Amino acid sequence: MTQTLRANRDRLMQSLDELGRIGAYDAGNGVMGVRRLALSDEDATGRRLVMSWFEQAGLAVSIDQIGNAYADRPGADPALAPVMAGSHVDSVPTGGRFDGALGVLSALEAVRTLNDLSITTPRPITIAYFTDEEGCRFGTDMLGSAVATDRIPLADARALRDADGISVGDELDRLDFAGPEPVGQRRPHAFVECHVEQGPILAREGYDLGVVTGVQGISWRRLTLVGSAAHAGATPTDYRKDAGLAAAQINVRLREMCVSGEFGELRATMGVIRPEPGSVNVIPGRVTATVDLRNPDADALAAAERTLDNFCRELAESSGVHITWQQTARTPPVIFDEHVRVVIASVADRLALRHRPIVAGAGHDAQEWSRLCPTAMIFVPGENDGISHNPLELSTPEQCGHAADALLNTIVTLAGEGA
Ligand code: HGY
Ligand code: MN
Ligand code: MN
Repeated sequence: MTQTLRANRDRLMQSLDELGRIGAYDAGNGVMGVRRLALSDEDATGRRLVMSWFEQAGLAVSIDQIGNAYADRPGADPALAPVMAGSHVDSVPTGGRFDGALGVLSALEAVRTLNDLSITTPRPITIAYFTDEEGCRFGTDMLGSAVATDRIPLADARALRDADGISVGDELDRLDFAGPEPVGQRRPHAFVECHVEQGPILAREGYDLGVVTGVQGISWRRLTLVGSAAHAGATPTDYRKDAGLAAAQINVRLREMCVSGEFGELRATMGVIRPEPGSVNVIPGRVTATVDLRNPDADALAAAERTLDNFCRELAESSGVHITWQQTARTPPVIFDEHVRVVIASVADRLALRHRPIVAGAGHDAQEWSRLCPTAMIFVPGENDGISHNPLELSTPEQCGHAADALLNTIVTLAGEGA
């Protein structure tokens, strides 16, 4: 009979609270948000804190060339490939304490519990955090995992620049996170990521966990719209080349596409809309905007991209606003490994946790690792309708504790395979 282990929920919550204080800001109404942009000083402080915890847990820590941190725990048979678990430490500008952090710290809690019980698993275990999962500073999400799994070349990643022209390479070097370990060397036996659902389904339907079946496709673009800045009062309407209006027309068209039913379950967001010069009495001459498209269906995502391209071309013709765009991220829909999903579900059953299959609406490091090894995810319900990328993001100690138990026992099960 397989032993069912229990994580130390209080210790996990203490670590989440401590990490959550790094990059914390007062979001108002007594709510603290987290701002730990990738490769910022706050991100570096959070990384170093977590690295110190890895070392305190007796793990051998190594940093690869893109700044991913791997913490290795020996198994009984060093010749066997390790089970890997992890997530990210960086956040969006107005983030919460759980996105990414829960995945890293629940993996650490699994190791801490195995240490407490003096359990050595047959396979080694590696826990990890990956650089710049969010992508909001340098424009490409899951960057560290994409480089580690050979989807994005290291040089291309280091060359990415933020809005101030600072590159990933500059920041890795400045923060001393360009590690000695060559990227692309890690080949886990399996990869598991624990992550907040970031949506309302599990909580609304009364589930303790989600067994994630896959991740929807993601397409990010940066649009540059160039019209002509002119006087807001003296310029007759038919003389205008209004970049702000053009951006708004694209935004409206995106919503029309989402509700039309023509593109399946398309979701679209214009998260950045930056008009210049940004004055009340000047027609915007230039707008920088982003478009985030998501779709679980690859063909529907591609159709939406084509439709958007055509709309932008036609709008440029009719408005006189010059519209160009750059694809900054593109990942196909991913289906997670059936066996790992079954292991998670059977562990949840052993723990008497209510669980259901669920598709990930957000992108995750796991989708990159799924190209290299059998991979799946454990989703954690959240309060406030599971809101995320918002300081109101909140999962309770009970919800986090269930997830940590599920991750711990999933790791142990996978680490006993093939021994
Ligand atoms: O954008 C995403 O889906 C993830 O939070 N990086
Ligand atoms: Mn995340
Ligand atoms: Mn996120």
